Amino acid sequence: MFTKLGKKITSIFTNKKLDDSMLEELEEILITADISYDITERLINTIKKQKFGKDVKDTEIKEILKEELLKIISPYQEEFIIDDKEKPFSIIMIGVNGSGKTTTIGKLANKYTKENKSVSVIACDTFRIAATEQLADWVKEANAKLISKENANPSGLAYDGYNKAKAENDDIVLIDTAGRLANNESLMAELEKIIKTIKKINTNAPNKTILVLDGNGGQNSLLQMEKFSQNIKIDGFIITKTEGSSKSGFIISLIEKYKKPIYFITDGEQIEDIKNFSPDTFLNTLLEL
Ligand SMILES: Nc1nc2c(ncn2[C@@H]2O[C@H](COP(=O)(O)OP(=O)(O)OP(=O)(O)O)[C@@H](O)[C@H]2O)c(=O)[nH]1
Ligand SMILES: [Mg+2]
Repeated sequence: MFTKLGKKITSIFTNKKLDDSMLEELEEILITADISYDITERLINTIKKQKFGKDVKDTEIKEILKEELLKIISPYQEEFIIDDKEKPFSIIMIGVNGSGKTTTIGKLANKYTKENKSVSVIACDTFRIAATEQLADWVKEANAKLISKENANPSGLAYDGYNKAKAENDDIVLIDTAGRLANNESLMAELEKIIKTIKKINTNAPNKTILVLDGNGGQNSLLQMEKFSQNIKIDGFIITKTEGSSKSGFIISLIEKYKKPIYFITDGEQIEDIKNFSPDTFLNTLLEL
């Protein structure tokens, strides 16, 4: 899972006195992992202040990095809680094409049916028949209920689907949407309409609007958030495909800049491959501590 910087860092700090060239090497490693330039500079300065000219072990450096990075990301982390006063608790997944929305909906549906919750999934990606079929397979595996309609318009289907889930007293309703680029105005308008339409039934809906980001996206993921959040209020993120990701440093600047939590990460193509995001575990993995 995620980039591993630990071995690279260890190779620089072999019980020598900390000098400028070691700091330069460290800086390069951090930037290569897509930790932003700003944050990298701050980290280097902190380490320089505390340790310049002193004997340093790799573990001491890693501990300082961890402490500083935890200070950045922990304040915004929050657990993903299903409020049972909201019935159904509604979750909409948005993001660019292929980021992992449909797959992640399957995983979440499965997680919650395993917790004995009743879950409906609305197939609002009505552009491609294949999209509904893909979702239907996941929903079946998850033992959830699919709400779909051929050639439906997405907001109409969302409205009917939400009402259906409500009538069936479901605990959770998940809404899948088609992938889109945030600069596509008509597709963005459609997304806004889906949200506005279900708000007519319940002003709190959707209870969570989640931007799904590919873990390999690097700094480009920050641009996606920048654009999507201009039109839509985003509550938090799910980061997918983290098992092979080599640019996961972007997560740190993403959280710092937008002050939103990462609700889950996914790390594989099986239905169980979804986990809560833990800053501590993330940083231990990143730094190989
Ligand atoms: N390795 C890996 N692959 C994943 C993960 N999540 C999703 N994928 C794969 O990524 C590809 C795209 O996933 P989808 O769920 O279809 O993405 P989407 O956002 O719904 O795509 P569109 O509907 O086209 O916008 C599929 O091949 C998935 O199997 C993950 O955590 N790890
Ligand atoms: Mg999809």
